Amino acid sequence: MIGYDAATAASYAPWDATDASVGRVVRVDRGVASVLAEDGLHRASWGGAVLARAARDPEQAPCAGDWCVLRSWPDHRVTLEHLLPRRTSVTRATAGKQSAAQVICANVDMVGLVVALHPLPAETKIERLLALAWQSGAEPVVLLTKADLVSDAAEVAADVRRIAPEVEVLPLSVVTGEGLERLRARVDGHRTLALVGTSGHGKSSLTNALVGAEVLRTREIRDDGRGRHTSVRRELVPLPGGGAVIDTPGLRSVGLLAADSGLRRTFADVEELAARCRFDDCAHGDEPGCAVVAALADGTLSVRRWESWRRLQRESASGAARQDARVRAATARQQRSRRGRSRPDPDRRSQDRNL
Ligand SMILES: Nc1nc2c(ncn2[C@@H]2O[C@H](COP(=O)(O)OP(=O)(O)OP(=O)(O)O)[C@@H](O)[C@H]2O)c(=O)[nH]1
Ligand SMILES: [Zn+2]
Repeated sequence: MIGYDAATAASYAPWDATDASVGRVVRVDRGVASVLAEDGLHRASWGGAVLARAARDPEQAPCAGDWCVLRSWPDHRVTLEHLLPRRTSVTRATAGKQSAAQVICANVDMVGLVVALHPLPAETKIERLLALAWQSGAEPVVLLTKADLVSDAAEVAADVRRIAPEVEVLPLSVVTGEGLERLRARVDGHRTLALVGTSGHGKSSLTNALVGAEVLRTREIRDDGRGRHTSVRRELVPLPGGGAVIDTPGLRSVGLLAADSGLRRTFADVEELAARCRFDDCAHGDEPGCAVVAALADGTLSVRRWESWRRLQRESASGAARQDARVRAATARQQRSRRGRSRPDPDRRSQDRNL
């Protein structure tokens, strides 16, 4: 099984039983997961404990890439009984009133940030995706797609490398095949690569090209050139040369949520500057000895990058606060329902009296 390592085997060991097996989630549709196990693909509904955990905390719902414990029942049903601990997880903030975390995929080794070269990508958007990727615990790689549509792919890639010096930046095209061999080599026959990005940038096309077959439906771009939000799939696809790719659904927006460590990696240069300010609690305004203000003044730090860092910091902090509030509310709900259950049932008591 792709990516099954010693640590996963060790966390499965206590669950091993004659009616149990370990598998990897390749896809989830409303309470049913497709799970690849040693003996093939299973459709597994979620067991009671998994359902209860997911209701309490949406981050605990199974997602593509998860390792899980399957149970086979005498009537041939298969249930997903338990999720094994995640090694890495790509998590974003979901929009809307019920703001919460959504785990996009788990246990991936690399997060491919899929950003089209045409129209020209915004650096701020790449920084946002980088923070999400670093936060996941996996290694980011920037995949600049649709290289066949532009003549300056190498220059744009060089610009992106300047804001992401630690990360491989790869121009790609499914039309000319540019970059595909290099990306296959990075998967190296055993790693799992997740493709993450906003809708229409070419994730499904890239997955198809890597797999070499039409496994996922690629949707046509609308006449006005804007992306449509059509995809609901989320699939882990084994690659012919080994390893796997997870094509995540095209997101309209990628909200950051408690992405402290991801932001530190993405903006290492800014963090380093801020650490050199004279005062530990420098707000980088008009304090004397502010290294950030000095760097902005002499141009070593661009105003664009500084503002991008500040915006993402704020977003990450408010996402964390919302998440805390949600977890507190869920815990309180659960405690109330437990107390409710343990209290004697008034109807029962009146029945008892009547006996
Ligand atoms: N010229 C060119 N077009 C591409 C390339 N890759 C993708 N496209 C086109 O870009 C459009 C969007 O590609 P998709 O693969 O559906 O994009 P996606 O990121 O999977 O989008 P969602 O399904 O919404 O997540 C399609 O019309 C593709 O044909 C490429 O390398 N070159
Ligand atoms: Zn300062």
